[in-house]
Amino acid sequence: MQTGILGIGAIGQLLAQQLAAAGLEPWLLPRANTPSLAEQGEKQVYTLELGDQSLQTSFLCLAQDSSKLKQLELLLVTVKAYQVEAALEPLLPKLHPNCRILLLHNGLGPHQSLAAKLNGRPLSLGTTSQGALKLSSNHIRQTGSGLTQIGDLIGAPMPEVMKTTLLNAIPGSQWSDTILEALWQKLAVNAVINPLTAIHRVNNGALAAPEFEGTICAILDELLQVAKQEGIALTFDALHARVKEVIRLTAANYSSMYQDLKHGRKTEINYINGYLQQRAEQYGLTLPINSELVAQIKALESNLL
Ligand code: KPL
Repeated sequence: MQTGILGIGAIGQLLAQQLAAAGLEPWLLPRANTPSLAEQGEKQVYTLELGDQSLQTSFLCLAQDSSKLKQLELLLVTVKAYQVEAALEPLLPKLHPNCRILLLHNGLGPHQSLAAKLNGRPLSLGTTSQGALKLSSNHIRQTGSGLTQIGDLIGAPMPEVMKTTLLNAIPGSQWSDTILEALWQKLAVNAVINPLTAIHRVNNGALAAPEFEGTICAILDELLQVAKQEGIALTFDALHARVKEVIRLTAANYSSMYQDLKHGRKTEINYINGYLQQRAEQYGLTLPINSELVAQIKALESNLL
């Protein structure tokens, strides 16, 4: 199974290492404007720190115009939500008409804008709670294990052999026949934890304090109003329990949005609370709490960028 990984950030490198450990030889595709462009077309050594082990693997890095792109059967897209369209669109005409695209990012949105541009290529979606930290361009540390869920969204179902290969290679992964529901559950977790930790400059665990309870419930109530319109079956109790569990399990972590702002990077707010706001508008709903969070994060972003 010839696999490509678009975006070689921490999660892209982690998945590449996991696929390689399972005997696959994934090719890496840096985004077009990344500094490693000069190294494309060559094999590069990547290092994974896992506990006290250090694992080195070489991967072929493909140039954006490589004729090998046509050989890909599966392309894992691990760039940030706001980079998906710009990173993927120039590649689409160079991919085989049957090449399956698998999007793995926080938030929702790109699956809808891409749907019309795939020209019949099958689309699968995934979400991962595995944690990895980029130490330098070719060097990561795995910081946490966690559930990865994958499922089909558009077009032909994923062939059994591809499914088994992926699920065997990625530790803690499972197939989901209702992947959109799984992604909405993850959206709820991110809609609560990411903006609140970024605004209050606290770690995830701080959100267990009683003072946050009212806001957490209000965010989830608004999300449920939109999910209902979208035909996504979720319940308040299940979402609330899931959010509380993630707050407990990742108590010492600083959310990706906290870290994005801390390092002066753009956040994924438009694809998390902003996605909810945008879908709500379609249904004539207003989401005061989520809209306020979007405004506050954008204000913080514009002070830093
Ligand atoms: O996905 C995350 C993120 O930070 O983006 C959570 C689950 C909130 C863990 O920090």
